[in-house]
Amino acid sequence: MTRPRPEPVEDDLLRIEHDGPIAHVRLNRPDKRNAISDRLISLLHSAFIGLPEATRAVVISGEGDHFCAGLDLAEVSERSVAEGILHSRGWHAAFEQVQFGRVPVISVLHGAVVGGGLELATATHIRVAETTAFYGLPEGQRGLFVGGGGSARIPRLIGVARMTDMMMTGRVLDAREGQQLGISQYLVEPGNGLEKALELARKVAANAPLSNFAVMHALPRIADASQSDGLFVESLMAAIAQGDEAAKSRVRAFLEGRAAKVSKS
Ligand code: 1HE
Repeated sequence: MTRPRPEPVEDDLLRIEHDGPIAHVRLNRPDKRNAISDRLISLLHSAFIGLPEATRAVVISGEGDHFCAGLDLAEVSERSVAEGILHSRGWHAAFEQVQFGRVPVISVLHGAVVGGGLELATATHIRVAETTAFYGLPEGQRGLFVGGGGSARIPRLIGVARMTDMMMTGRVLDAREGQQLGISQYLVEPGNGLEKALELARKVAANAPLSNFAVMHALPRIADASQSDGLFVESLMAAIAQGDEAAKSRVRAFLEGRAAKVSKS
């Protein structure tokens, strides 16, 4: 049965291009450093819910000199406490679709990756940073707190102590520090991020969809669970993946010499 899908997103703030199995989502608000307004977060949410059935991987990048300056600060001052909670929950829902949607997401990080921009980046599965990237959590200086899932996702990558330092002192990490700490998995020269991300997306898109699903949905949950619960879920997920026809035909292809060997290059 085909799931009902929302109308495709058509808005200048968020551009989406499709090239076969790869969707390229671009934050397109360079004059405001791709700051995320209420409209942009809602467009992001709809875009990830509404990905075409044929899409197997997404690349997300930001137009202009920066990936994303985080929350649109121009919209903050008018909100009540109750509206603030709903606003944060709206970001959670959108980034939930990024991390726990249907297909893997690869982000291209350059320039400012700050506040909500870092929260968006950490919801993606693979981060390719250009050497211009820098990471900050200026919420502390602005009298705010993270509200887009940062307190759950960022400590899982870099630890509570480093995030505390970034929020309390305004410490900014450069691209090399980010790479060493595991914020990015790839570090490339300026201007090469998109090409690298597309190359990775093509590899990811060629995997069996169920394997990608297991990595996206089972792996982080197993890592959060006790070892005993985690290993039990692992055995279920392994058996489900193994039972799929995609696994059987891929294993047959290897045994018959028709599939690539593992090689370092
Ligand atoms: C913005 C925003 C924004 C720029 N909201 N308008 N995020 C921050 O605290 C980061 C604030 N931004 C910056 O520190 C800098 O703008 C950047 C380092 C990202 C880029 O610097 P630069 O020199 O390239 O640009 P700029 O001159 O500072 O800004 C250009 C324009 O973008 C300017 O507007 P203009 O009308 O004067 O041209 C800026 O006001 C505007 N702009 N960033 C609104 N963020 C779910 S909770 C998440 C909580 C957070 O994310 S808090 C962190 C917010």
